[in-house]
Amino acid sequence: ELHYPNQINVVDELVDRHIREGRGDNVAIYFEDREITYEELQEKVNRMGNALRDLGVEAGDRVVVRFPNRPEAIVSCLAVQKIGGVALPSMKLLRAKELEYIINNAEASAVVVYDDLLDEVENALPELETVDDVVVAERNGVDHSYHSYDELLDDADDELEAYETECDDLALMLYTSGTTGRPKGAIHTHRNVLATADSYARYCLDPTEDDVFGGNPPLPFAYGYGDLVTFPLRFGASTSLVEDADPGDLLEAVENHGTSILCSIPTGFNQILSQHPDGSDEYDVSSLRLGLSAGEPLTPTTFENFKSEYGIDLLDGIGTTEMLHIFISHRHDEEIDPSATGYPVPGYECKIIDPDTGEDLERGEPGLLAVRGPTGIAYWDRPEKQLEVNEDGWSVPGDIFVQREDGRLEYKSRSDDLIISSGYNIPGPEVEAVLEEHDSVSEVAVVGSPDHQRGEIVKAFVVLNGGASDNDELVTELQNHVKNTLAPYKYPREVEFTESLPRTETGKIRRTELRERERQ
Ligand code: 3SK
Repeated sequence: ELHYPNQINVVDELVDRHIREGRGDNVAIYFEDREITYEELQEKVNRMGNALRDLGVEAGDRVVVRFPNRPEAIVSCLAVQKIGGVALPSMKLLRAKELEYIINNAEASAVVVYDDLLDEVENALPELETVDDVVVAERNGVDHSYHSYDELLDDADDELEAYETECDDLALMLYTSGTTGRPKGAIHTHRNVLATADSYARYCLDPTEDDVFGGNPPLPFAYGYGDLVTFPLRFGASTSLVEDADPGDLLEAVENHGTSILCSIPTGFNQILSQHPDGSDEYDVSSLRLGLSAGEPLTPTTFENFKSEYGIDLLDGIGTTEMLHIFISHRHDEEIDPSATGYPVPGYECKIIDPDTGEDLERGEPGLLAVRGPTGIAYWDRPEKQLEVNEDGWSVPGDIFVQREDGRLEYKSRSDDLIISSGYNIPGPEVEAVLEEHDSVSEVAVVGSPDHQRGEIVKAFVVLNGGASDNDELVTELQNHVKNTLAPYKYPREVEFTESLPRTETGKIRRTELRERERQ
């Protein structure tokens, strides 16, 4: 069991403690050709924290942080948490409508944004009900009339005591796509953030201060936040950030920054393999000791191919935004069976239940995975949802697993309408609702279709209105309609026109039948 003092601030643990204990000169962040030590990170965090406080941000306030994987994203999140606020990192691909929903739902008081990502914030701004301040990091010369990140930092005091938060105060909020379409704000306390490092990272990865965590999961993805912020900083180690997820940039960063733990999703590892089949000859990757994979199931083929070219094991894992990080994984020091995800992470319990009755199933029988552990599940302003999933502390993420006789858990499929493509969670009904707005569409069903590169792709089955004719131009038009309305990764890569959709006797679309059809 993990015990933390009642009064604790995650930033004191992740940054200030290292300076008190003599690790101030360790590199905390590598980015391009820059190295930011723990002491320098502390100074930036203090300045940003003071600046936000001067703007009026108070303990408990939510602050949106909208950046690619750059040092300013880490500085901003830690600054918010250090003054007792709640950091709300936002995916950079989100469109104005999506941002508007999230920011209003969270009642955020400020937005800190990279200038390249300002336009969607500006488009949303007239509808934002609670935002008092926008702070812009100018890196691309985009014109604006908001607060300047650099000027705020320059003008602010560099001394800041961490706000005396309690371990159950909120530190981090991450929005996640549910199956119903509206994203839900998963909320996490100072204790939760530390617990991901003190359970999964400590036991499965055994990090030391010599480790360099690198990779390309976005920081607003709980997986990326853990891998590239919480874990390296918890252990006095380093993080290597790469702004674009390009495989070549990633391998270059491994060589230049000495990455030892490479984090990505299966699509990312497959891209490295296909674009750099001889990557270990092209780049010096001798610093690597381990790879971490999550977001979608890792296939044994990707595991074997990566091992044979790069000489390291990829540790597959499954987590959720609600649990904040991985709760099933293999460990760095054990024989890995790539056909299974692994064992419950120390501190977490897993069981397999009957989807209809909720009763526990025997080993060997496929059923719904239920999990509980030191990170719990809670949503901002959704007490009813909390009760539903939280009975006895068990959370049911919606995946079908089998627990084998040896205790290993093997992933089978999703049980619901959530599509997981290249690590992105895409609610089928959200895409359906957008396609239905199009004049040519009468009915639509959206499901995941298996895909070697992406795990699954979004596929739309469309019944057209009388008069509309199916052709390639219409496919492109429908795809663009989704891309222009939602984050572009949600668009249907395949569109199939059909006369009718399969329905139950009560008229519900039988998406399961469509999913099964795609799997044959
Ligand atoms: O997708 C996953 O497996 C995952 C892993 C860690 C944190 C969050 C998520 C969704």
